[in-house]
Amino acid sequence: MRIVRALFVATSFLAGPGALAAMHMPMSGMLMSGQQPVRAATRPWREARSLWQQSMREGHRSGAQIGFRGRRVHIILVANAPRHPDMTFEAGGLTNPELVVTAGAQVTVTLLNMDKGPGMSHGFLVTTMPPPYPVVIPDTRETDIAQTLILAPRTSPHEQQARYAVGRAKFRITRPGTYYYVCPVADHARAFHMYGRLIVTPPGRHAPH
Ligand SMILES: [Cu+2]
Repeated sequence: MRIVRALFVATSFLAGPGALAAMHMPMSGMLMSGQQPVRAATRPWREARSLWQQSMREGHRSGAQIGFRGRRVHIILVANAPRHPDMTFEAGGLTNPELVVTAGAQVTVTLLNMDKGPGMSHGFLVTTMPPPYPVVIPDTRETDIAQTLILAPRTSPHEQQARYAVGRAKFRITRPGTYYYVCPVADHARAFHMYGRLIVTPPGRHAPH
């Protein structure tokens, strides 16, 4: 029996079928190699900054946790936001926060990659697989719930001149429990702990805050 009902959306922006295929290319296991980052959907600095600022304010923050209430929620995650540790996700001003949503909620995640430098691609994958993670996260129907494309780093080290890759994933998890979100780029989850927990609470019970 499927424990989740998920809608896999590669991106709601501009990427074509080639970009989707890139997610499923075999990976070599070498750090940050083997995957073809896509730059199909990029935003200029002012839009990236706006998303980043929204991400800082969103949800109901409590300790290392951010709760998102409601039947439809939008979570903005930033990979390598300014002034956060390297190789991490940020939301609500937290690093790799525990995200809390309600069972049955339609969740949209927007990932913005603000990282710079060759190979600094990042992605977002929701999975039932707990840590510790291998170098390459296996791509299986049993564990995968939703994912974004792998997003290339920003196009320039100059913050205001760069364009920033944005990806989106949508999912709906009906069974309460503990799930995980991870960066599927080779070795980011294993070596850099680029992941966090996704807590799905029973309907009718508010996310803790
Ligand atoms: Cu990453």
